[in-house]
Amino acid sequence: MLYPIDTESRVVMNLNGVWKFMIDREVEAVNPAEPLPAEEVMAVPASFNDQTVTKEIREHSGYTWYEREFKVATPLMKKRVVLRFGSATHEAWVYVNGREVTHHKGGFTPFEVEIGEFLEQGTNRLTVRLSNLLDYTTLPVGNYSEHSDEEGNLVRKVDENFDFFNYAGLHRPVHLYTTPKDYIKDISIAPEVDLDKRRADVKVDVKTAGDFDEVLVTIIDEEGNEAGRSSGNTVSVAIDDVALWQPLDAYLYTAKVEGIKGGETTDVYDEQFGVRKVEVAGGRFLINGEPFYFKGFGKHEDTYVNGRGLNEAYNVLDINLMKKMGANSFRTSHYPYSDEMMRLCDREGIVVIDETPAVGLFGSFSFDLSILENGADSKDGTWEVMNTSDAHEQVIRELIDRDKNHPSVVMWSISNEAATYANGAHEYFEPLFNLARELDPQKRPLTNVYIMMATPESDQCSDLLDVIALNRYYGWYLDTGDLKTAEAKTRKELLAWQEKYPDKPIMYTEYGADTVAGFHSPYGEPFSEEYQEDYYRMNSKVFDEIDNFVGEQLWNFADFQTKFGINRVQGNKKGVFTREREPKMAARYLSERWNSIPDFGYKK
Ligand code: GCB
Repeated sequence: MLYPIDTESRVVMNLNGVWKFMIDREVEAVNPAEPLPAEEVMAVPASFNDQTVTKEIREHSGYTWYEREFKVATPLMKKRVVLRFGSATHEAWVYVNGREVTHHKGGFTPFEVEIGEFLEQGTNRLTVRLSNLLDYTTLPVGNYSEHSDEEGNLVRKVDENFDFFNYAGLHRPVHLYTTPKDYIKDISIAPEVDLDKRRADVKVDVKTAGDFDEVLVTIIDEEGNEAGRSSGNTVSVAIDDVALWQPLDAYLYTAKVEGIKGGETTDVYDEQFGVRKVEVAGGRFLINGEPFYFKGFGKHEDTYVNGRGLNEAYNVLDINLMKKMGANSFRTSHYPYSDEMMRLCDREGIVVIDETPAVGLFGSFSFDLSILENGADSKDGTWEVMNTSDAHEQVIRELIDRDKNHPSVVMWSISNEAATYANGAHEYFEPLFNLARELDPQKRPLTNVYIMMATPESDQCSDLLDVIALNRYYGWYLDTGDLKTAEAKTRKELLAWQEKYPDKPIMYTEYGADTVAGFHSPYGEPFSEEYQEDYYRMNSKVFDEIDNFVGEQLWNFADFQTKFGINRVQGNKKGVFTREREPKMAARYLSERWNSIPDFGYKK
């Protein structure tokens, strides 16, 4: 899906701002044909939760309503007018002037609808009913229950089957944009590069709607010069002496796509892309033919007040902090991030592992890891109770559709910490991996991020993965405070994976220890800043011994909000930065380490 941009033929209008808002107590039916009887207001884009001082609103599980008015300039009414939501978490019903125009389920991917026939001259009313409910059919997965209160009113409850707060609302920009009636619908770009000859063949596939005599694709370099052109819906444009998109040294070309009719360009769209090659071979992750070493983080979209809502200033700051630390990459744990963040990563040369919202796919989320001591239970029943296949297929389609052209994206993560050790997992995942491989025009590598119970012995799905991506907490959830034992277990497991799959690269996608900023201990006790640093030093030592170990993405970039739980004091404290982005002590150690590790060739 194309991002809304202004071009010579398109106008983008912004519907962000302060909207009317109310929670739906489900006592009286809300009629979208009437103006919303709301007394609250809410800023968009943002989560609603932390903009209120009311516990009832902050912790509301169920339905909410948003409304605002807008006008469309008369000359634009003759165009095709499209309403686009960057995301609406987790399910949305959208009404224009009281009439339902679209419905979308899934809180982390965009959707859009043509609304011309619903528009009126003058003031229009845009109303959105949202649900933040999650259950065993949705992604992420929630434990859903309902009961009645003393007055007999229905109370809905979502117990997150994952470790982040169930923020909800209109999280990303809401846009109106126009196109001509005959328009460019989608553009798919797959550059194939011959690294020796420094030549690329850029395959561009253009989908159009309506009537064009010709589709013209012109490739323009960063200096604004034409690098090649071709005519047709499916073309291959050669670029000689090509400039590569490299980690932390991004080079972006623009594919200018024009739909021409009667000798006139009627629609035009500029899609940026990068030329780079990604492969997995011989236990290495190769970018542009060189063995790449991932240094970086698992993150969250999580800031004060905005909650999970787009916060572009924080996005810019976070990338600057990453670069300063010598990091080159992050994972969009545990859901697709905003279009705006993906575009920023393309520009800044940040390497991204792009994850679906498939988190919580195991029996019951808890911090009780005694299962590890006893061995993973292949009969834990996860795949009998989960009914998420349809949602999973949908998010893979929507994620790849949205992000397929981003050079920053080098790998798709199909899920985080699913019960891949349990019977039924392979049957569940195989069709999803096949689907992702089929849909991605750039054929990027795929992974599933592995929970501690998924070991070389217990796991049932690792044949599907191109890269073994592990979340490991030896020395934290296991052997807490005992880094010696943790070191031995870390080494043992990594060697076992390497022996089992000598050709698959291995990386850590999570490892960390909760750390209370400002808590110090002469003994390096758990929760102290000293322990966090010792923990990272121990892990680094082992990583450097393992030949096929190609990357370290720690957990987490910053402290973040979670659901309530006795293991969480104001959220998860595994950040190397606080939620305000102040560095903890370990940031200095990691910064020294990462600034001395080259992006390429660290593991020869
Ligand atoms: C994990 C999860 C992540 C949690 C983290 C933790 O394995 O993938 O969502 O936040 O552990 O801190 O427990």
